Amino acid sequence: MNKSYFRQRGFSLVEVMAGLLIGLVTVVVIFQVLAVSEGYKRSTTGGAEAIENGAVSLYLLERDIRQAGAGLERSRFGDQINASDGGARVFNFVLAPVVINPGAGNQADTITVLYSNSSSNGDIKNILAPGMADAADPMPLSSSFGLSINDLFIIAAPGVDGSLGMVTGPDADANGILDGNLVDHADSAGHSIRYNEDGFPVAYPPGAFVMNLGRQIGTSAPGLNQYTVANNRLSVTRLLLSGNADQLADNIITIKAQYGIDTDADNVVDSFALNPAAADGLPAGVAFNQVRAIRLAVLTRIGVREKTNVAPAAITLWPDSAVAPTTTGPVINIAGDDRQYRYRIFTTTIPLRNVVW
Ligand SMILES: [Ca+2]
Ligand SMILES: [Ca+2]
Repeated sequence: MNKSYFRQRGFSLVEVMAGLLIGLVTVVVIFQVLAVSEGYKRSTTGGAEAIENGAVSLYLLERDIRQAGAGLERSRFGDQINASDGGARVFNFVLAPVVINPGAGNQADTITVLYSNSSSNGDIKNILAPGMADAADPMPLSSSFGLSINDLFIIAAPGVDGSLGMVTGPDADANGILDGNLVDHADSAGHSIRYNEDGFPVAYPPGAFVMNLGRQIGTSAPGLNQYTVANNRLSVTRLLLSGNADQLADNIITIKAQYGIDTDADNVVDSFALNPAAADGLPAGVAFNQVRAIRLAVLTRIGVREKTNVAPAAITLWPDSAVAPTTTGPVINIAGDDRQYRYRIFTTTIPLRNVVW
């Protein structure tokens, strides 16, 4: 048998070319699969992060708004309350459970929440006749029940601005409980205080309301908390704590809110609205004691930029409704590169249970 018939020979040029081509095609396919799966991975992990930011933001706002209005006198809703933090920080606020200052266009609204953290909330006192002769005088109260040294309170009356105050005495036996119905609220030799330390701007007349806000113990304080979004971050400024802005969540594009308004006093919300032309956002003819709920939307962005436009030019935060409770939802306009991101909307409606009674 001729063994040379079985001799080994190398690959031909055609065979080498074919092998190379198959290899190249395989590499291209592998890269394509990798690129697609990486894209999915970025979108899904970014999505989880956006959900976390949005859910946390909504939870924090909702938790605070649910307490709104506790301990406040409804008939004085809308009054301006003046405050001075040691003279260094002078501020004022509206006496209302929730105030929405409208942000223009895509800009976030500023939402201010007010509530008492006193265990005796709802126990509202009056100034007795003949009232206060001087702004630094003790307040003659209908009762001092529930008021303790260092409690914050709001005093308000028709025709004048209200004030934020702090209880300083008298407490002769130093047990923290007031000794009588004449309540001190100004700095004294034995007790220096933080808010309106030299007395109020005005002496209050008989009938003025005194609302016990409770007090600050460590990081717990009565609520006067302002939420807004700047530079894609949700922040809160706790005006009855440090007064500094604390960052709460990242990748938040905006927060928008509306008042749930009960126009016929049956405790059922008839419409949701926010008046962008009014500083307090109230529609013409509506008062703060007609606000029964807050509707809220948090718009978050997923932190991964896609290669093409994936977002619509306009994002509607909630659908319009022509039947009660009627609403025209705010629309956020997305332009340019911003459309190469994905967005998620988180919405909720929060009843203001502390203002129903
Ligand atoms: Ca005492
Ligand atoms: Ca109604």
